[in-house]
Amino acid sequence: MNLSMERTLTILKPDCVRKQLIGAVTDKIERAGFRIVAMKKTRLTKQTAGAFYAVHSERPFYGELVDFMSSGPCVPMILEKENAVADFRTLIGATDPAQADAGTIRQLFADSKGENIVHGSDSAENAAIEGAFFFAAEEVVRVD
Ligand code: 3AN
Repeated sequence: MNLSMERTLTILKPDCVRKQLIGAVTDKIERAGFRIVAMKKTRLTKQTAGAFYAVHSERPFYGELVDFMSSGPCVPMILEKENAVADFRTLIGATDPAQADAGTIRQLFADSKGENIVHGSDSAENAAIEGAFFFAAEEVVRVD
């Protein structure tokens, strides 16, 4: 892997799947220059959603977040690009879609702070931890 390449973990959340926006959101991601190196459709349980978001366990919205993230299938992906973590957060926009810049994925498709279509890692370190949460090493495959 090129030294300046970076990886981030995204989840197309249950609202994205329910609204049949997997294709539209994935198209935005690929057109922005991200390569999909791992991808699957899965469903979190309350227990696995709770573990994934354990850092937020003291936040008032934790229960709501766990209920929502386990409410239906989701599509986690590992994405690769130079500056992937920061560039992906720019592409998705602010947590609250009402505050998200025009043209961002959340501004275009999301309904609320809770149901905001996509997750994006907040650091390269967390991207590695979150990637390992969803994918075995042999499921992570680069395209050259
Ligand atoms: P981001 O996903 O933009 O990094 P965080 O890390 O502040 O945002 O929050 C983690 C997740 O918790 C968000 N993706 C969102 O789904 C949920 N969340 C954040 N704030 C709220 C809130 N006020 N009410 C409900 N859910 C929230």
